[in-house]
Amino acid sequence: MVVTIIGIGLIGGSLALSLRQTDIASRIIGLDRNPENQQKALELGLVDEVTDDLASAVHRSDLVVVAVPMDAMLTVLPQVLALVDKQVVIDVGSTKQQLLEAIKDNPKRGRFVAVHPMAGTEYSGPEAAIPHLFDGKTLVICDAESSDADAVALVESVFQQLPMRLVYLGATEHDVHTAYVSHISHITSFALALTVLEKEKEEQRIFELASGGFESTVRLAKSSAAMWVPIFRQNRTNVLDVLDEHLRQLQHMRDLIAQENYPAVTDLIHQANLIRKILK
Ligand code: TYR
Repeated sequence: MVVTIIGIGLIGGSLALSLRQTDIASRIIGLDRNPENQQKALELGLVDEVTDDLASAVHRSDLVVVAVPMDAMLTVLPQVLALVDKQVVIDVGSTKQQLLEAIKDNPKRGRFVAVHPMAGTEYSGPEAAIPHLFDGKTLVICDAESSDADAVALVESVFQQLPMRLVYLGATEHDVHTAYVSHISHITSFALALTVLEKEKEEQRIFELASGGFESTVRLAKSSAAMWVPIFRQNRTNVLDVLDEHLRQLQHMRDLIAQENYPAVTDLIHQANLIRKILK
């Protein structure tokens, strides 16, 4: 099938690699508002052609993937839907409620399937695209009942072939659970990086003393503001809710250490260790 990818960054570019590698896509058309990204996507062989002509790209495609930051998504998706007749359109964004609310009365709503691949890295841009990024990962499909059955079937078939594991969620639930698991992790990592940069003024010490633990907890602090600020904006209520709990946990840990109540700290760590049962 012919696939158009709008936004050829880490996710759009990696998806292009997977769609080509599995022979799902016979031709990939790329659009990116940044001409440098367009050029790189071509050079890296992520896409067969780049264009600025959205209408022509959509009309020549079977599947259109919108992989732009969530603020741009709110304007780009309606533009794409306005051009659609039979094509299937998906987004691959991190928040869903506001987007689905914005298009709920769109006459082409049925051609759109909201999906969220739970995969990525802390890097962005076409040069960050990696093969097999999605293999074995989860794909959340949101509010599938609002999409045409044939559109959902096409999306299921494409992502099962990658192969990904499909999970179905309502948009509201999706935004609650992604805030609780994914969005909070990024905030913590940003805050950790800021903390270390504030306290440790000797950069060389950070470099020398960073071990795997520090690197793994601070990894997400390398993530892009252009991606994350719109996510925090669109999922603000859920993000504030989980952030309040996180602040409570940090304060509690601080209080116990200040009180030298080490048995209670031990208990807390044992409780935290229960995460081992879920993530091995
Ligand atoms: N970027 C995250 C990481 O490196 C993964 C991620 C996946 C982030 C989906 C957001 C998202 O919506 O682990």
